[in-house]
Amino acid sequence: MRIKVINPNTTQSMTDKIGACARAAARPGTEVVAVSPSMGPASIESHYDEALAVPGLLAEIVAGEDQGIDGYVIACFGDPGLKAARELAAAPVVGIAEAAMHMASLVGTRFSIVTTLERTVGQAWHLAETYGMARFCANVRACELPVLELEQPGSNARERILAECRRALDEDGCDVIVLGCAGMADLCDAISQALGVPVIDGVAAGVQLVDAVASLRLRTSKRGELAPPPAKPMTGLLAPFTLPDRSFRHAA
Ligand code: 2AL
Repeated sequence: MRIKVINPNTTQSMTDKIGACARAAARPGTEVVAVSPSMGPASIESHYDEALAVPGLLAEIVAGEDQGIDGYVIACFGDPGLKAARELAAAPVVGIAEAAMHMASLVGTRFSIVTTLERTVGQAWHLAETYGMARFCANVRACELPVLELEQPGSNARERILAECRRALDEDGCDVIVLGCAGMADLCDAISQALGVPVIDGVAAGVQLVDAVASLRLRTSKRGELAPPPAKPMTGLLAPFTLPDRSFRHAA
Protein backbone atom coordinates (compact mmCIF):
# COMPACT_ATOMS: atom_id res chain seq x y z
CA MET A 1 0.00 0.00 0.00
CA ARG A 2 1.46 3.36 -1.08
CA ILE A 3 -0.31 6.50 0.03
CA LYS A 4 0.63 9.89 -1.36
CA VAL A 5 0.08 12.71 1.11
CA ILE A 6 0.05 16.05 -0.69
CA ASN A 7 0.65 19.21 1.33
CA PRO A 8 -0.82 21.70 -1.15
CA ASN A 9 1.33 24.54 0.16
CA THR A 10 4.99 24.82 -0.79
CA THR A 11 6.60 25.08 2.66
CA GLN A 12 8.97 22.11 2.82
CA SER A 13 9.35 22.07 6.63
CA MET A 14 5.58 21.66 6.91
CA THR A 15 5.59 18.88 4.29
CA ASP A 16 8.34 17.07 6.26
CA LYS A 17 6.32 17.38 9.48
CA ILE A 18 3.11 16.20 7.77
CA GLY A 19 5.04 13.25 6.28
CA ALA A 20 6.43 12.23 9.68
CA CYS A 21 2.96 12.39 11.30
CA ALA A 22 1.41 10.49 8.38
CA ARG A 23 4.05 7.74 8.71
CA ALA A 24 3.48 7.52 12.46
CA ALA A 25 -0.26 7.06 11.83
CA ALA A 26 0.06 4.58 8.96
CA ARG A 27 -0.41 0.83 9.29
CA PRO A 28 2.78 -1.26 9.28
CA GLY A 29 3.58 -2.05 5.67
CA THR A 30 1.92 1.08 4.34
CA GLU A 31 4.37 3.40 2.61
CA VAL A 32 3.75 7.15 2.83
CA VAL A 33 5.06 9.48 0.13
CA ALA A 34 4.77 13.11 1.30
CA VAL A 35 5.12 15.89 -1.27
CA SER A 36 4.38 19.53 -1.85
CA PRO A 37 3.69 20.92 -5.34
CA SER A 38 6.39 22.62 -7.40
CA MET A 39 4.36 25.85 -7.46
CA GLY A 40 1.82 27.62 -5.32
CA PRO A 41 1.41 29.60 -2.11
CA ALA A 42 3.70 29.12 0.90
CA SER A 43 0.61 28.70 3.08
CA ILE A 44 -3.11 28.48 2.47
CA GLU A 45 -5.27 30.82 4.52
CA SER A 46 -7.52 32.59 1.98
CA HIS A 47 -9.72 31.64 -0.97
CA TYR A 48 -7.06 33.15 -3.27
CA ASP A 49 -4.35 30.94 -1.75
CA GLU A 50 -6.63 27.96 -2.04
CA ALA A 51 -7.46 28.56 -5.72
CA LEU A 52 -3.78 29.00 -6.64
CA ALA A 53 -2.74 25.88 -4.71
CA VAL A 54 -4.97 23.67 -6.85
CA PRO A 55 -3.02 23.45 -10.17
CA GLY A 56 0.18 22.26 -8.47
CA LEU A 57 -1.84 19.83 -6.35
CA LEU A 58 -3.54 18.36 -9.45
CA ALA A 59 -0.15 17.92 -11.15
CA GLU A 60 0.84 15.75 -8.15
CA ILE A 61 -2.31 13.65 -8.62
CA VAL A 62 -1.59 13.14 -12.33
CA ALA A 63 2.00 12.13 -11.47
CA GLY A 64 0.72 9.81 -8.75
CA GLU A 65 -1.45 7.90 -11.20
CA ASP A 66 1.74 7.00 -13.09
CA GLN A 67 3.55 6.16 -9.83
CA GLY A 68 1.06 3.43 -8.93
CA ILE A 69 -0.26 5.23 -5.87
CA ASP A 70 -3.05 3.38 -4.00
CA GLY A 71 -4.61 6.40 -2.30
CA TYR A 72 -4.18 10.16 -1.82
CA VAL A 73 -4.59 12.50 1.12
CA ILE A 74 -5.01 16.23 0.47
CA ALA A 75 -3.34 17.64 3.57
CA CYS A 76 -4.87 21.11 3.91
CA PHE A 77 -7.98 21.73 5.99
CA GLY A 78 -9.77 23.58 3.15
CA ASP A 79 -9.69 20.31 1.13
CA PRO A 80 -8.67 22.34 -1.97
CA GLY A 81 -9.26 20.68 -5.33
CA LEU A 82 -10.80 17.56 -3.79
CA LYS A 83 -13.47 16.92 -6.43
CA ALA A 84 -11.08 17.74 -9.31
CA ALA A 85 -8.53 15.32 -7.81
CA ARG A 86 -11.23 12.64 -7.70
CA GLU A 87 -11.98 13.23 -11.39
CA LEU A 88 -8.30 12.68 -12.24
CA ALA A 89 -7.53 9.72 -10.00
CA ALA A 90 -8.90 6.20 -10.06
CA ALA A 91 -7.35 5.58 -6.63
CA PRO A 92 -9.35 7.05 -3.73
CA VAL A 93 -8.70 10.66 -2.63
CA VAL A 94 -9.54 11.93 0.87
CA GLY A 95 -9.32 15.48 2.22
CA ILE A 96 -8.16 16.01 5.80
CA ALA A 97 -11.20 18.10 6.73
CA GLU A 98 -13.66 15.47 5.53
CA ALA A 99 -11.59 12.69 7.12
CA ALA A 100 -11.32 14.48 10.46
CA MET A 101 -15.02 15.41 10.60
CA HIS A 102 -16.18 11.90 9.74
CA MET A 103 -13.75 10.37 12.26
CA ALA A 104 -14.89 12.84 14.93
CA SER A 105 -18.52 11.86 14.36
CA LEU A 106 -17.60 8.25 15.23
CA VAL A 107 -16.09 8.96 18.65
CA GLY A 108 -18.36 11.65 20.07
CA THR A 109 -21.61 13.49 19.61
CA ARG A 110 -20.44 17.03 18.72
CA PHE A 111 -17.04 18.35 17.71
CA SER A 112 -15.52 21.81 17.66
CA ILE A 113 -12.92 22.73 15.05
CA VAL A 114 -9.95 24.80 16.25
CA THR A 115 -8.29 26.45 13.29
CA THR A 116 -5.75 29.14 12.38
CA LEU A 117 -7.05 32.54 11.23
CA GLU A 118 -10.59 33.82 11.79
CA ARG A 119 -10.95 34.32 8.03
CA THR A 120 -10.82 30.53 7.49
CA VAL A 121 -13.77 29.87 9.83
CA GLY A 122 -16.37 30.37 7.07
CA GLN A 123 -14.69 27.82 4.82
CA ALA A 124 -14.60 25.23 7.63
CA TRP A 125 -18.35 25.73 8.18
CA HIS A 126 -18.94 25.54 4.43
CA LEU A 127 -17.16 22.16 4.30
CA ALA A 128 -19.05 20.86 7.35
CA GLU A 129 -22.31 21.75 5.58
CA THR A 130 -21.16 20.30 2.25
CA TYR A 131 -20.19 16.99 3.90
CA GLY A 132 -23.43 16.76 5.90
CA MET A 133 -21.35 17.16 9.06
CA ALA A 134 -22.77 20.48 10.29
CA ARG A 135 -25.18 18.63 12.59
CA PHE A 136 -22.13 17.23 14.44
CA CYS A 137 -20.24 20.54 14.46
CA ALA A 138 -20.73 22.56 17.64
CA ASN A 139 -18.45 25.46 16.68
CA VAL A 140 -15.50 26.56 14.58
CA ARG A 141 -12.94 28.61 16.50
CA ALA A 142 -9.81 30.45 15.37
CA CYS A 143 -6.60 31.20 17.28
CA GLU A 144 -5.60 34.15 15.02
CA LEU A 145 -2.52 32.07 14.23
CA PRO A 146 -0.93 32.47 10.78
CA VAL A 147 -0.18 29.01 9.33
CA LEU A 148 3.56 29.61 9.03
CA GLU A 149 3.81 30.50 12.72
CA LEU A 150 3.29 26.77 13.30
CA GLU A 151 6.68 26.28 11.61
CA GLN A 152 8.59 28.69 13.82
CA PRO A 153 10.67 27.14 16.59
CA GLY A 154 9.90 28.84 19.90
CA SER A 155 6.45 30.06 18.85
CA ASN A 156 3.69 29.82 21.45
CA ALA A 157 1.34 28.21 18.90
CA ARG A 158 0.78 25.09 20.99
CA GLU A 159 -0.26 27.07 24.07
CA ARG A 160 -2.63 29.26 22.05
CA ILE A 161 -4.25 26.25 20.35
CA LEU A 162 -4.56 24.42 23.67
CA ALA A 163 -6.18 27.47 25.30
CA GLU A 164 -8.72 27.71 22.45
CA CYS A 165 -9.45 23.97 22.73
CA ARG A 166 -10.16 24.41 26.46
CA ARG A 167 -12.53 27.29 25.69
CA ALA A 168 -14.27 25.06 23.13
CA LEU A 169 -14.80 22.33 25.74
CA ASP A 170 -15.99 24.87 28.34
CA GLU A 171 -18.33 26.85 26.09
CA ASP A 172 -19.42 24.85 23.02
CA GLY A 173 -20.90 21.68 24.52
CA CYS A 174 -18.56 19.58 22.37
CA ASP A 175 -16.92 16.28 23.34
CA VAL A 176 -14.34 16.02 20.52
CA ILE A 177 -11.82 18.52 19.12
CA VAL A 178 -10.85 18.64 15.43
CA LEU A 179 -7.57 20.39 14.64
CA GLY A 180 -8.18 22.74 11.71
CA CYS A 181 -4.77 22.78 10.01
CA ALA A 182 -2.36 20.14 8.71
CA GLY A 183 0.45 22.08 10.36
CA MET A 184 -1.03 21.17 13.77
CA ALA A 185 -0.55 17.42 13.18
CA ASP A 186 2.46 17.11 15.50
CA LEU A 187 0.54 18.76 18.37
CA CYS A 188 -2.31 16.25 18.40
CA ASP A 189 -0.94 13.80 20.99
CA ALA A 190 0.08 16.46 23.51
CA ILE A 191 -3.22 18.34 23.18
CA SER A 192 -5.15 15.10 23.45
CA GLN A 193 -3.33 14.15 26.66
CA ALA A 194 -3.82 17.61 28.14
CA LEU A 195 -7.56 17.67 27.41
CA GLY A 196 -8.58 14.06 28.05
CA VAL A 197 -11.00 13.99 25.09
CA PRO A 198 -10.48 12.69 21.55
CA VAL A 199 -8.50 15.17 19.44
CA ILE A 200 -8.55 14.46 15.72
CA ASP A 201 -5.68 15.33 13.39
CA GLY A 202 -6.92 15.15 9.82
CA VAL A 203 -3.57 13.93 8.47
CA ALA A 204 -3.66 10.78 10.62
CA ALA A 205 -7.41 10.37 10.02
CA GLY A 206 -6.94 10.82 6.27
CA VAL A 207 -4.12 8.27 6.05
CA GLN A 208 -6.10 5.64 7.94
CA LEU A 209 -9.35 6.35 6.10
CA VAL A 210 -7.87 6.21 2.61
CA ASP A 211 -5.94 3.07 3.59
CA ALA A 212 -9.24 1.49 4.67
CA VAL A 213 -10.97 2.47 1.44
CA ALA A 214 -8.09 1.20 -0.71
CA SER A 215 -7.80 -2.01 1.37
CA LEU A 216 -11.44 -2.72 0.59
CA ARG A 217 -10.44 -2.38 -3.09
CA LEU A 218 -12.80 0.55 -3.48
CA ARG A 219 -11.92 3.12 -6.10
CA THR A 220 -13.48 6.43 -7.00
CA SER A 221 -16.63 5.92 -9.08
CA LYS A 222 -16.14 6.93 -12.69
CA ARG A 223 -19.84 6.96 -13.39
CA GLY A 224 -21.17 10.51 -13.74
CA GLU A 225 -19.77 13.53 -11.91
CA LEU A 226 -16.34 12.08 -11.08
CA ALA A 227 -15.65 10.66 -14.55
CA PRO A 228 -12.40 11.90 -16.13
CA PRO A 229 -12.78 15.53 -17.26
CA PRO A 230 -13.59 16.08 -20.95
CA ALA A 231 -10.51 16.64 -23.14
CA LYS A 232 -9.92 20.22 -24.27
CA PRO A 233 -7.00 22.59 -24.79
CA MET A 234 -5.80 24.63 -21.81
CA THR A 235 -4.24 27.94 -22.80
CA GLY A 236 -1.67 30.43 -21.50
CA LEU A 237 0.07 29.55 -18.25
CA LEU A 238 -2.23 26.53 -17.94
CA ALA A 239 -1.15 24.98 -21.25
CA PRO A 240 0.88 22.27 -19.43
CA PHE A 241 -2.38 21.18 -17.76
CA THR A 242 -3.86 19.99 -21.06
CA LEU A 243 -4.44 16.38 -20.16
CA PRO A 244 -2.64 13.78 -22.26
CA ASP A 245 -4.82 11.07 -23.76
CA ARG A 246 -3.60 8.54 -21.18
CA SER A 247 -5.42 10.52 -18.48
CA PHE A 248 -8.64 9.44 -20.11
CA ARG A 249 -7.99 5.74 -19.79
CA HIS A 250 -10.76 5.43 -17.20
CA ALA A 251 -13.38 6.79 -19.58
CA ALA A 252 -16.33 4.49 -20.07
C1 2AL B 1 -4.27 25.22 6.28
C2 2AL B 1 -3.66 23.95 6.17
O1 2AL B 1 -4.09 22.89 6.63
N1 2AL B 1 -2.54 24.13 5.44
C3 2AL B 1 -2.44 25.43 5.10
O2 2AL B 1 -1.53 25.95 4.43
N2 2AL B 1 -3.53 26.08 5.63
N3 2AL B 1 -5.45 25.38 6.98
C4 2AL B 1 -5.86 26.52 7.63
N4 2AL B 1 -7.05 26.48 8.24
O3 2AL B 1 -5.19 27.53 7.65
